[in-house]
Amino acid sequence: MKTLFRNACVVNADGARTCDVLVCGEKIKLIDEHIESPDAEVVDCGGLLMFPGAIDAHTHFDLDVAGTTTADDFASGSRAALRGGATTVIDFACPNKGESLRHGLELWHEKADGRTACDYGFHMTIDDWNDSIRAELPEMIARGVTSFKMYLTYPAMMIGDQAVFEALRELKSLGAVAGVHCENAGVIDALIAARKAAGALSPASHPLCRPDLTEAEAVGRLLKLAALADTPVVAVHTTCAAAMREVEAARARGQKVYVETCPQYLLLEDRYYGLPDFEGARYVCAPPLRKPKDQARLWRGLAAGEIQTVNTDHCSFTLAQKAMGREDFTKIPGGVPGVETRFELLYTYGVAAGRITKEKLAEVLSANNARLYGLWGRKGAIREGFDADLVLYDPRGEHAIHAAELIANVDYNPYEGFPINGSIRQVWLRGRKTVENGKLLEENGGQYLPRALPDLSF
Ligand code: DUC
Ligand code: ZN
Repeated sequence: MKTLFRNACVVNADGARTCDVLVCGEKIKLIDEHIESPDAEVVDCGGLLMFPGAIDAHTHFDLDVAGTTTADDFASGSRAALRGGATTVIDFACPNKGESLRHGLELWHEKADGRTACDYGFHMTIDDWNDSIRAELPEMIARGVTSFKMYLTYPAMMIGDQAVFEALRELKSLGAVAGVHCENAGVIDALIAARKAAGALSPASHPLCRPDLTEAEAVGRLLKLAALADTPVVAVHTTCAAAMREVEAARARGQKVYVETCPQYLLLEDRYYGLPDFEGARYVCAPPLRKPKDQARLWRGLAAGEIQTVNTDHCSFTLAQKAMGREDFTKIPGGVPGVETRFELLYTYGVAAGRITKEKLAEVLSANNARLYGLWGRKGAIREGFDADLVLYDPRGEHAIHAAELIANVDYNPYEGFPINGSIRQVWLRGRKTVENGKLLEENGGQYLPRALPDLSF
């Protein structure tokens, strides 16, 4: 099958130009000013921006958290992702402590294979560190899992400084990369104990127990461990100016640090935790939402290239699930939905608002994720030979985000009522039209992506 996209404004991280794009089968065959291909179906792209399919490199589908399971599994989550312009997701396989990485990987394949609408890969969580886990790493890499996650908080998953340091060294020797959740577990536990003793059990306590310095301390510690291990590292879901100061200090020492942030930290504020009627629970995630000054720092960091990726940490729970913590904020399952709204939010509040360019959008949603997570050459850009993963964005018109119109399996949205500039018109996955004007046209066409080693040269 051949498709000729006429007169698209093709946006890549390294520039934009208006031209024709010929897709043959699953691949982009030719990009040129004017292409003739009589046997191709023609898509008129006049007035539209064509972006590379976005990659969401931070999702949690079908994950057990706090005595419940995320509202979105791979079926509903990946459909929402595709509708939101993400043609690839990278989810976190998560074995329990004591289980093998192989078991974790097989479990995640069972959850995802045959029911995922977009292409997908897995990071692997290292929540235990011993000789047998170490010995499994080469097999994980051979099976396409080339990035790993470690936690400096959460008792069920955190590992100590020695383990993090040894794992970083081992991953470096294998050419893999680690992303790390940075919060100081001990201080958070102490602050929670104090709030509970004072009877302050509402969602308003959540950000007070996880202040910005608990994140900054852990980012600073991680970056020193990474310096000692002499390896680049990814600070995932970075939220605040204090954490960015630690990143600046590490870079000033000559370290390579990759920083991820998320739409919720760019657009939502910690004052929402004080909303009446338990509404604050909707925003409970970790790290928590921060202040307008932190948002401003993150936007500046994006524009200046200090932050490399924007992923969602999509970890969705219904209002009934959030209500598990009605009497105790520590029992509210942590996480917010994001896969379906990231693209339009970043376009609206980034590009249309003049904070970042459209090329930067292509860079932080697609190109940098593809490089960092071993997908470059297939994903991440509109280039000849790459997969024909395309988002056609119409910058004209306006609408607003309403949970009732979204397809993720969640009965609220943290961005309810947020105005949006333009809209996603079409999403193409490997040469097939999968979304048109918000309607999903295909459900189970996603493929597992065994990933190459990361490109840590940027
Ligand atoms: N934070 C969340 O809020 N949810 C899932 C995992 C995480 O780190
Ligand atoms: Zn996460």
